[in-house]
Amino acid sequence: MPLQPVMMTDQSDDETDLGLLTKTRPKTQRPPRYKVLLLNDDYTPMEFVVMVLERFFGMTHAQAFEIMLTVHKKGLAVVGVFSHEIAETKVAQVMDFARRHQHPLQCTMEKED
Ligand code: TYC
Repeated sequence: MPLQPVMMTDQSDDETDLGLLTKTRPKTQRPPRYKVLLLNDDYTPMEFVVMVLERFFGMTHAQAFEIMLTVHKKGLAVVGVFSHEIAETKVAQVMDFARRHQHPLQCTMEKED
Protein backbone atom coordinates (compact mmCIF):
# COMPACT_ATOMS: atom_id res chain seq x y z
CA MET A 1 0.00 0.00 0.00
CA PRO A 2 1.36 3.45 -0.86
CA LEU A 3 2.57 5.75 1.89
CA GLN A 4 1.13 9.18 1.58
CA PRO A 5 2.76 12.27 3.04
CA VAL A 6 0.28 14.29 5.07
CA MET A 7 0.81 17.91 6.06
CA MET A 8 -0.07 18.59 9.70
CA THR A 9 -2.21 21.71 9.96
CA ASP A 10 -1.02 22.56 13.47
CA GLN A 11 2.69 22.45 12.66
CA SER A 12 4.52 24.47 10.04
CA ASP A 13 7.70 23.57 8.21
CA ASP A 14 9.78 26.17 10.07
CA GLU A 15 9.36 24.24 13.33
CA THR A 16 12.22 21.88 14.21
CA ASP A 17 9.87 19.06 13.52
CA LEU A 18 9.35 19.26 9.78
CA GLY A 19 5.61 18.88 10.14
CA LEU A 20 5.48 15.83 7.90
CA LEU A 21 4.32 12.42 8.87
CA THR A 22 3.42 9.35 6.97
CA LYS A 23 0.13 7.61 7.50
CA THR A 24 -0.81 4.29 5.98
CA ARG A 25 -4.11 4.44 4.16
CA PRO A 26 -5.07 0.89 3.16
CA LYS A 27 -6.76 0.84 -0.25
CA THR A 28 -10.30 -0.43 0.21
CA GLN A 29 -10.96 -3.13 -2.39
CA ARG A 30 -14.31 -3.22 -4.16
CA PRO A 31 -15.35 -6.78 -4.99
CA PRO A 32 -15.07 -7.51 -8.72
CA ARG A 33 -18.27 -7.46 -10.79
CA TYR A 34 -19.17 -9.86 -13.57
CA LYS A 35 -21.05 -9.24 -16.81
CA VAL A 36 -23.56 -11.93 -17.77
CA LEU A 37 -23.66 -12.34 -21.55
CA LEU A 38 -26.33 -13.94 -23.70
CA LEU A 39 -25.18 -15.35 -27.05
CA ASN A 40 -27.10 -15.60 -30.29
CA ASP A 41 -27.75 -18.88 -32.09
CA ASP A 42 -29.91 -19.84 -35.07
CA TYR A 43 -32.32 -22.20 -33.31
CA THR A 44 -33.55 -20.89 -29.96
CA PRO A 45 -36.97 -19.27 -30.50
CA MET A 46 -37.15 -15.53 -29.91
CA GLU A 47 -40.10 -15.96 -27.51
CA PHE A 48 -38.04 -18.36 -25.39
CA VAL A 49 -35.21 -15.82 -25.04
CA VAL A 50 -37.73 -13.13 -24.08
CA MET A 51 -39.12 -15.48 -21.41
CA VAL A 52 -35.61 -16.14 -20.08
CA LEU A 53 -34.90 -12.42 -19.76
CA GLU A 54 -38.21 -11.80 -17.99
CA ARG A 55 -37.87 -14.79 -15.66
CA PHE A 56 -34.22 -14.62 -14.62
CA PHE A 57 -33.30 -10.97 -15.15
CA GLY A 58 -36.49 -9.23 -13.99
CA MET A 59 -37.06 -7.42 -17.25
CA THR A 60 -40.43 -6.20 -18.50
CA HIS A 61 -41.68 -7.79 -21.73
CA ALA A 62 -40.67 -4.66 -23.67
CA GLN A 63 -37.14 -4.57 -22.17
CA ALA A 64 -36.72 -8.31 -22.75
CA PHE A 65 -37.84 -8.04 -26.37
CA GLU A 66 -35.41 -5.17 -27.02
CA ILE A 67 -32.41 -7.01 -25.49
CA MET A 68 -33.34 -10.23 -27.32
CA LEU A 69 -33.33 -8.30 -30.62
CA THR A 70 -29.91 -6.80 -29.77
CA VAL A 71 -28.50 -10.30 -29.20
CA HIS A 72 -30.16 -11.52 -32.42
CA LYS A 73 -28.65 -8.67 -34.48
CA LYS A 74 -25.25 -8.16 -32.80
CA GLY A 75 -24.44 -11.71 -31.73
CA LEU A 76 -24.40 -11.08 -27.99
CA ALA A 77 -25.36 -8.59 -25.29
CA VAL A 78 -24.68 -7.95 -21.62
CA VAL A 79 -27.91 -8.76 -19.81
CA GLY A 80 -26.75 -7.81 -16.32
CA VAL A 81 -23.77 -7.13 -14.05
CA PHE A 82 -23.53 -8.94 -10.72
CA SER A 83 -21.27 -10.27 -7.97
CA HIS A 84 -19.42 -13.50 -8.88
CA GLU A 85 -21.89 -15.67 -6.96
CA ILE A 86 -25.04 -14.08 -8.39
CA ALA A 87 -23.61 -14.11 -11.94
CA GLU A 88 -22.73 -17.81 -11.59
CA THR A 89 -26.26 -18.56 -10.38
CA LYS A 90 -27.88 -16.63 -13.29
CA VAL A 91 -25.70 -18.47 -15.85
CA ALA A 92 -26.55 -21.84 -14.28
CA GLN A 93 -30.29 -21.04 -14.19
CA VAL A 94 -30.34 -19.97 -17.87
CA MET A 95 -28.22 -22.92 -19.05
CA ASP A 96 -30.35 -25.40 -17.10
CA PHE A 97 -33.64 -23.89 -18.33
CA ALA A 98 -32.39 -23.94 -21.97
CA ARG A 99 -31.14 -27.54 -21.64
CA ARG A 100 -34.45 -28.72 -20.15
CA HIS A 101 -36.26 -27.20 -23.15
CA GLN A 102 -33.68 -28.59 -25.57
CA HIS A 103 -32.60 -25.19 -26.89
CA PRO A 104 -28.92 -24.49 -27.62
CA LEU A 105 -29.03 -21.04 -25.93
CA GLN A 106 -25.66 -20.10 -24.40
CA CYS A 107 -25.09 -17.81 -21.43
CA THR A 108 -21.65 -16.93 -20.04
CA MET A 109 -20.02 -14.52 -17.61
CA GLU A 110 -16.86 -12.42 -17.72
CA LYS A 111 -15.11 -10.14 -15.26
CA GLU A 112 -15.83 -6.46 -15.74
CA ASP A 113 -12.78 -4.24 -16.55
N1 TYC B 1 -31.48 -15.97 -33.49
C1 TYC B 1 -32.63 -16.61 -32.88
C2 TYC B 1 -33.71 -16.81 -33.93
O1 TYC B 1 -33.68 -16.19 -34.98
C3 TYC B 1 -33.18 -15.79 -31.71
C4 TYC B 1 -32.22 -15.66 -30.59
C5 TYC B 1 -32.06 -14.42 -29.96
C6 TYC B 1 -31.51 -16.76 -30.11
C7 TYC B 1 -31.20 -14.27 -28.88
C8 TYC B 1 -30.63 -16.62 -29.04
O2 TYC B 1 -29.65 -15.25 -27.36
C9 TYC B 1 -30.48 -15.39 -28.43
N2 TYC B 1 -34.69 -17.66 -33.61
